[in-house]
Amino acid sequence: MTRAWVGVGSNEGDRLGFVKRGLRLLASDPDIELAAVSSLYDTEPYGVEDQPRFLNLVAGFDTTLAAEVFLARLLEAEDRCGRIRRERWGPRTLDLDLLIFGDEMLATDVLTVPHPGMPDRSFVLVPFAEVAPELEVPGTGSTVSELLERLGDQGTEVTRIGDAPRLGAD
Ligand code: A4P
Ligand code: MG
Repeated sequence: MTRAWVGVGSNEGDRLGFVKRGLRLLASDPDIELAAVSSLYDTEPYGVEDQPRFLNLVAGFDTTLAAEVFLARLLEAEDRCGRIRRERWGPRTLDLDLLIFGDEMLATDVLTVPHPGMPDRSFVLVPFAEVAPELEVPGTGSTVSELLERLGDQGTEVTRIGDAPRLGAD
């Protein structure tokens, strides 16, 4: 069993609806179990700044799948939530980034873990530090909360706007 950490984001349409649907789709997979969900954050766009604000959270899953198969399930969930790939870093109904997959370090054509963008991204590190502050990020020698401390006020603005979403029927 591997603990996989996923960054979840949406900045198009019914943001909370897409985030919840994405989590539900993954949690309903027989090979994937939802283990932890952070609070909800409303965040300033990073990268391409001229786009709507994002809703972000970080979720932990336990899975028996291999990393690339798990990634394929993430991409499938994005597709089922109406994601159309247009510009890099541009608006999206649902973005599922694999942040950490156990202690694995991989860099292939389809998958790089740990996600290389983490140290610069407050919209990842703030929710992540809430659910797994002491987790060591493979290859960095640092924990999640140490990466967040190092980013300091260099990160884009993030505002906590609510508790972890409840996934029951609504
Ligand atoms: N891929 C490789 N490694 C990974 C990984 N660890 N997790 C490959 C997920 N995918 C990975 O991704 C393109 C390909 O990357 C995938 O097919 C997979 O094989 P994509 O999601 O289609 O492309 P993208 O998301 O448009 O580009 P990119 O560079 O992945 O962007 P990011 O890093 O996802 O950033 N600002 C705020 N506030 N909040 C956000 O959530 N998100 C982005 C997107 C930009 N700005 C943001 C946010
Ligand atoms: Mg992505």
